Amino acid sequence: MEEVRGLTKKILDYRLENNGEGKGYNHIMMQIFGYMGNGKSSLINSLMSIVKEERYRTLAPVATGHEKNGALTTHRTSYPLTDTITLVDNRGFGPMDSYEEQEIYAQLANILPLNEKVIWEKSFMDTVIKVQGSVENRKDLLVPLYIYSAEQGCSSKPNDIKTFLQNCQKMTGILPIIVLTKSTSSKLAGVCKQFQDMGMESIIAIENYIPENNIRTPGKDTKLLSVLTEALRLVDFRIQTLSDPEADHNERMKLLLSLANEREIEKVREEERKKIDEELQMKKQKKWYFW
Ligand SMILES: Nc1nc2c(ncn2[C@@H]2O[C@H](COP(=O)(O)OP(=O)(O)O)[C@@H](O)[C@H]2O)c(=O)[nH]1
Ligand SMILES: [Mg+2]
Repeated sequence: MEEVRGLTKKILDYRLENNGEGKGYNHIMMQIFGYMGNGKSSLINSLMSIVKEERYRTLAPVATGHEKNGALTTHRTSYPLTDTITLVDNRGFGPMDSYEEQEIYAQLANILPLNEKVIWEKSFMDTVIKVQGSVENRKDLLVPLYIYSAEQGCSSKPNDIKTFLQNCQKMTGILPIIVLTKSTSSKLAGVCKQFQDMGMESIIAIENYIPENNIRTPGKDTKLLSVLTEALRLVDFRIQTLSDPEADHNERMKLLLSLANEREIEKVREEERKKIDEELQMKKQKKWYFW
């Protein structure tokens, strides 16, 4: 119990100002990401209950397995954990297409309004408008937490995940923390290795508290809290090594726009390819007609 108390106190007492004046940052946004149904909302409920010393509640709605396409979190909802730390339950993604990917980067870069429904954006201009409205969020320090269920086993597209995680790092300046949920699965060791091979440094296996099983144990509490202490360790390092937060924000926005631009170019190419295919089809059909 002492260990859990000690970790909780450290998290509750953490202040950015104690760290070189916080370099102008005044808040930490823990950005929680990952595929649908992998345990993002459950992680939030678990951490809120431990740190706030409250009875377990499903503050963030948890999937029961009966909902259409498994998705419950369509809003991007924030949960204030302490005076300094907020947990953000981002919209979970399905098999990622380029639109979804772009929207995830926009969520990650913290340019979308909190507590509103997330609608996947459609164009480059959408991103430009959002970037313009993002000045207020400059004072938030972003920590990416990537949630992946060990039960899923290794991904069939590890390179896509790797590129995504690397972009997360570019967008926030912090290498994502990999949180492996459902860690009693026999696939855990393989999954862990896959993320190590991608170059990830912080990989933490946890077991969430869930509606059917939320009796607290010191083992589960300690692992869950270690996700936050690891995040704070990365925050400290980031603040110590960052020279100019404003320039950093501007760089991030540039990156976001260039990714949106790449996507737009790919869209135009795709449309051109489709048109050429259709014309070829038409020509073939005409040939048959005259035959
Ligand atoms: N056994 C076990 N089940 C979990 C764990 N985390 C989440 N779940 C279950 O997995 C399902 C999806 O969880 P949820 O938090 O809604 O996932 P989200 O879509 O990523 O927010 C729910 O049925 C949870 O009860 C875990 O660590 N262990
Ligand atoms: Mg959820």
